Amino acid sequence: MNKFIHINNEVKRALLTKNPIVALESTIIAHGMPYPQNMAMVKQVEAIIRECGVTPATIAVINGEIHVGCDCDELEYLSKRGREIPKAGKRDLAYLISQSKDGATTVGATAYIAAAVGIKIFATGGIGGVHRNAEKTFDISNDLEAISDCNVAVVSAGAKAILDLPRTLEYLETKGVEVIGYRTDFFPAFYTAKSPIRVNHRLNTPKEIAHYLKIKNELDIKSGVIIANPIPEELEIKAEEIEAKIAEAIQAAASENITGKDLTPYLLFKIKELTKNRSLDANIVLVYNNAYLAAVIAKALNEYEKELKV
Ligand code: PSU
Ligand code: MN
Repeated sequence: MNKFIHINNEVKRALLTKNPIVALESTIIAHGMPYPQNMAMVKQVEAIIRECGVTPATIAVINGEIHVGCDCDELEYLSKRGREIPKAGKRDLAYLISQSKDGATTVGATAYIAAAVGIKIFATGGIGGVHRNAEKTFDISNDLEAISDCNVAVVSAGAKAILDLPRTLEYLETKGVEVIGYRTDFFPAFYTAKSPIRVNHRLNTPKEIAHYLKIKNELDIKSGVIIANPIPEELEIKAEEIEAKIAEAIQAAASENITGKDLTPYLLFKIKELTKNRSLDANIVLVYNNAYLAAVIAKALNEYEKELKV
């Protein structure tokens, strides 16, 4: 696989010197938000991670090559081209590489690539999951399968609220994916800090999470973990308020026959319109919050790994 991967100098150095790294996905850049907010978001996310002394590694396919770590021009390219860049799940990687094309990697594809190069922590907004009405549409994000197959910890604000959260958690349980609430007993619902559904376990400090990850590694448990980090309450959109907009967006998608990989980006954009950009503001804030937590966990895990070596 390595021959298809281009690791930029900053990430290469961090890997060689065994310094902490946080992986970032690129679907959120190209399909999750409009330009120029997407560019401002990714620059700020990378800055937050660097301020913690951790290296950010934004992952994307550019011109048939998997990039681990993107420079400013590459980030600008992904942000500006936006939806012209195909959304790339794990199954799309070989095709895109064979055709020398670009791809904006989803959570699932990014987790796969991060694990392959040995990056253990990954920050995103919200993972994909079981869509509402999945009993009719069968629409279940490959993110869930991919996370269960990869040895990475995904820091996210739960699953996107457009999804069926109880079924998403059932699916994760079936696949053996641990779901840890960071300072919460309840699975966060993306724009909203708290849903009525309980997480599997709760941990209260980044150090405890790093300790847990170290033991998971020692037990040789290779499935991924979700670290569910609620949006700060003062910045959340209340469930009563967002729920009506989500229902309206899902209705609109059904009447326009939007399905498959187009559905999630469509719903996010529709909800942004319906909330007059409030959902976008919340989405950006929760990504910053996740980037920070991911960086602090990566650092704490790195300390444990260093201790093991002395
Ligand atoms: N989180 C966000 N915005 C996004 C996504 C996540 O805040 O746009 C993207 C992720 O890349 C995730 C994808 O993998 O949506 C899920 O798409 P689907 O439901 O088609 O699997
Ligand atoms: Mn889907």
